[in-house]
Amino acid sequence: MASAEKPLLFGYFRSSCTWRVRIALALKGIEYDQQPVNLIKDGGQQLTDDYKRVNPMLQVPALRIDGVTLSQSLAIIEYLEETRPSPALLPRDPVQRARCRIISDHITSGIQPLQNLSLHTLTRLLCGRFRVDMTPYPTISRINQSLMALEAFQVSHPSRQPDTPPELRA
Ligand SMILES: N[C@@H](CCC(=O)N[C@@H](CS)C(=O)NCC(=O)O)C(=O)O
Repeated sequence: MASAEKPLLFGYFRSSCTWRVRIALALKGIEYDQQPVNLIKDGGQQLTDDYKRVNPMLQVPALRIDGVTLSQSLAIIEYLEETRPSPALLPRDPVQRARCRIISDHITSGIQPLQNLSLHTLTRLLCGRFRVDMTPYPTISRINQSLMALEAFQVSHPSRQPDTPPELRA
């Protein structure tokens, strides 16, 4: 199923939706190229006619792979899982799979829209990021710490992407 051509990821270094696709690609050991789409510069490069031809929803990420261009981070990750099943991202047990999907849907359908609201109304105005005190959320902090110990998460991190500005590089 996998084609010889390297996949091309359209994304933005600090877009969390793009980051999760980068993580899936890294976990599966899939080599890919990146086409940065700066969501802030020039009023948002995702709004250009050129990008509209890539993803008519005018959002990142989009992944060109196997001769098709896919959007929606979870749909992309599921496509990778179905076409490149090893190593598996989803657990084998149906209940565990359901739990994984519950958390994923919660993030993409519940949290993401709020994040986008802050992108539109605040980030574009202030060009900054907000530091959230995570001490009241020890479970999330622990999960984050465990995941960040994995190489796939480190190489996919926003501070290490081709379009990461020098001042934000780690
Ligand atoms: N449900 C979509 C959400 C995509 C999304 O919200 N992308 C954001 C970046 S994380 C974006 O492109 N925002 C720019 C805009 O909406 O103008 C997914 O999971 O891929």
